[in-house]
Amino acid sequence: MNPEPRTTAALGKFHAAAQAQPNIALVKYWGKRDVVLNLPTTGSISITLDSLWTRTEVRFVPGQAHDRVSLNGRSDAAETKRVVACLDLLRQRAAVDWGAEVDSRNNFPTAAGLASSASGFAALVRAGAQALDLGLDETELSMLARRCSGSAARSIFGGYVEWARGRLTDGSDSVALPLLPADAWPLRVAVAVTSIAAKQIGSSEGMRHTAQSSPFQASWVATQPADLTTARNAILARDFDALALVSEHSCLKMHALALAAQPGLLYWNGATVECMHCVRTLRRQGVPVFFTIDAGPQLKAVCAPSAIGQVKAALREIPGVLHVLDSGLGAGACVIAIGALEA
Ligand code: 2P0
Repeated sequence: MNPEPRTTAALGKFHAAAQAQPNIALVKYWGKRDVVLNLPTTGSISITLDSLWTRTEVRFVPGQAHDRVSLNGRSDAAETKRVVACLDLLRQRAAVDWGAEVDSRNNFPTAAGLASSASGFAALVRAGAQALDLGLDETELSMLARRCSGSAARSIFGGYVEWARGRLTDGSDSVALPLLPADAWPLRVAVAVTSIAAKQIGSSEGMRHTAQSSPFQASWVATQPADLTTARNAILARDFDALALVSEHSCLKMHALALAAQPGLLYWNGATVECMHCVRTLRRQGVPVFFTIDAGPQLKAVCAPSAIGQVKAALREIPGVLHVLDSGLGAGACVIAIGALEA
C-alpha cells in the first residue's frame, strides 16, 4: 500500500465550515452546578433564530503546534482561549494533537447580549466535528457545544429547544432536545439594538458572582421547574398569552436575581427600559408581543408574524434604539461547505 495517496485523501477531511444561529432563552439559564463540565443549575427553554448567524471555518493542520483564531477578522486573547479549549475537546475525541486555523464571523454585534457565544460555539463544534469526521449525532454535538458555552447546547437544534438541568455528576443527562420545529409555530423576533459595546461582565463571571452573592439564588433555583413546565406546555399548545407571561416573568426574575448580587449586575440602559414599556403598552392594546432580555442591553420582542411590522416601527421610535433587527425562527447548526486542505 502506498501511504502517500491515503494521506492526501485524508487531508481533505480536516477542513470544514458550518453555520449556526443564536438562540434566545425564554426560560433563562443563569448559574452553573459544575463550572468544568458547564452543567446548569436549572433547565432552560429557547428559540433558535434564522437571520442572524455565525459562519465558522475550521482547518486542522497535522504537524502544526498552535491554533490560530480569527473572530470577525480580529484576534482576541480571551476569546482565543475559549476557542482553544473547545478545539481541545474536539482533538481529544479524535485522538489527534494538530493545531487548527479557525476563521469565524458574525453578521450581528458580538458579546453584547445577542447570544454570539451560543451561535459561535455551536458553529465551531459543528465544523470541527465535521473536519475531524467524528460522526457525532446532534445530541452528542450539543453536549460537546455545552462544554464550550452552555447556551451553545441549544443552538445545535432549531425551533423551540429545551436544555435539561440533569442530575448526574458526569453531565450525561444534561442534554438539549427539540420541543417543536420552527415552522410548527413561526413566531417572529424584533431585536432592538441599544448598544454595540461589548458587555463589561461576561455571562460566566456574572453567573458566578450572582450565585455567590445574590440573596435570591435559592428561590431562582426552586421556582425554575414550574416555569419550565408552564413554558413547555404553552409551546406545545401554541398558547401565545401563556408563553408571553412566563417568558417575561423568567426574564425579569433573572435580572432581579442579578441586580440583587453584591455589587449588583445591571445589564440594561435607559433605552432597554423604554423598550420594555413600549412592548407592554403594545400588548395592552391587543398586539401579541412580549419581551425578553439577556446579559446585555438589547431587547428582544417576540411576536406573532402579523405584528412584526407594528412592533419594529414602535421600537424604532424609541430614543436610544440604534436599529431594529428582524428574525424568524430557524434551523439548528449545519455544515455549509467542506473544503480540502491545500497540499
Ligand atoms: C440564556 N444567557 O439562557 C442566558 C440568559 C444570558 C442570559 O446563556 O458561561 O454564554 O458560556 O455557559 O451560555 C449566556 O451565557 O454562558 C446565557 P457560558 P453563556 O441564554
